[in-house]
Amino acid sequence: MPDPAPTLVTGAAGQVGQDLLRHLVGRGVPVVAADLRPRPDGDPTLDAIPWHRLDVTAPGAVADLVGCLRPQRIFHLAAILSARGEQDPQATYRVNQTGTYNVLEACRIHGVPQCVFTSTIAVFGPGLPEVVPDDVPLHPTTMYGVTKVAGELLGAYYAQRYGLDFRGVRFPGLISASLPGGGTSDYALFMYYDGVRLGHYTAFCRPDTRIPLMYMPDAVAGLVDLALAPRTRLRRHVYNIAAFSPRADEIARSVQRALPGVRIDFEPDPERQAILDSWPRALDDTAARTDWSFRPRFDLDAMTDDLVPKVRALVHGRSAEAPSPAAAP
Ligand code: AKB
Repeated sequence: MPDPAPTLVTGAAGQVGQDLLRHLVGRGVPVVAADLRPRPDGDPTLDAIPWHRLDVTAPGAVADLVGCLRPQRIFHLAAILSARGEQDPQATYRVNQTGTYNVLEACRIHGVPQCVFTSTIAVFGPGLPEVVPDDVPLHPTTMYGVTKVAGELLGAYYAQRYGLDFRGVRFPGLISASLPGGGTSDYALFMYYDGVRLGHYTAFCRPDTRIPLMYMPDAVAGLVDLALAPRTRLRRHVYNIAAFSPRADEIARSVQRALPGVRIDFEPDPERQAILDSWPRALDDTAARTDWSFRPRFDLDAMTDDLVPKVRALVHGRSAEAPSPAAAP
C-alpha cells in the first residue's frame, strides 16, 4: 500500500510548530516539516521528521515543495509575531501576507484538500466589548494583526472560490516551555522563564493588563481537533478559542506560589502596552465549543504546576550566561 499523503507544517521550528510536530507524531500522523530555520537540535522526535528548508516568501519554492510532497493537509504557521513585526513591518508583510498567499496558491495549484491557519487575538483592535465574540469589526493596530486579518479573509475566499477546506483558530497569547518568539504576550512566559533563570523579572506591562492566554498543550490539541472535525459540523472558517484571562499581577502570584522568592516588577513600555490594551480582555469561544467540542484542560494554576518543572529543565540545559531574551522587544 502506498504511504498516506503527509501533513506539511510550515514555520515548524517556531514555538507552536515544535509542539505541533510532537503532537502529530504522537497521534500517528505522517508529518513533514518546513522552515527557513534548521531543525532544532537534540529532540529525537524532531530528528525523525523529514525537514525541508523553506522560505514562504518565495512562491516557486512553496509551489515546488507542495507539488513534490502532495500533502493532504498544510498547517500554515510561518509568521512574524506582533512585537518583532513592529520592528520590521515590511518583512512582516512579506512573510505573513505574501507567505500566506503563496501557501494558498500552492494549495490551489496542487489540489491540497485542506489548509489550517493560525490566526490570533491580534486581529482585534481598540473599542472592543468586555467579552469579544467571533464577529466584531476588526481594526488591528499591528502589521501582524493586519496580515492575520487578511489571511483569514484570503483563506475564506479560496474556500468559496476554489473549494479549499480552509480552517483556523484565533490563538490567545500562548505559553509553553520554549523561548518566546517576539510576541507582545511574552511578558507572561518571561515571568516563568526569568523567574526560574534569574529569580526576578521586570514585566513590560501594567499589573492590571488582562489578555486571553492559553497553555500550549491545549492550543495544539485544539488546532488538531479542528483540522480533524467533520466539515459538516463547522459553521465558520476561523474560530475564537479561549482558556483563561488573568491580570498580569495574577500570573505573577501564580508564579510566586510555585517559585517562592521570585520577584516580579512592572515597568510598562508604552508601545507594547498600547498593543496589549488594544487586544481583547476575554474571548467568547462558544462557537468552537459547540461546533467541534473545543475544551481546554488547563487553567492558570494548573498550567503553572505543569510548566515550572519544564521551564527548570529548559533553563538548566542552557548556559546561565546567555543574554536575556527579555531585553528584546
Ligand atoms: C503575540 O504576542 O504577538 C502573539 C499573539 C498574541 O498572537 N503571541
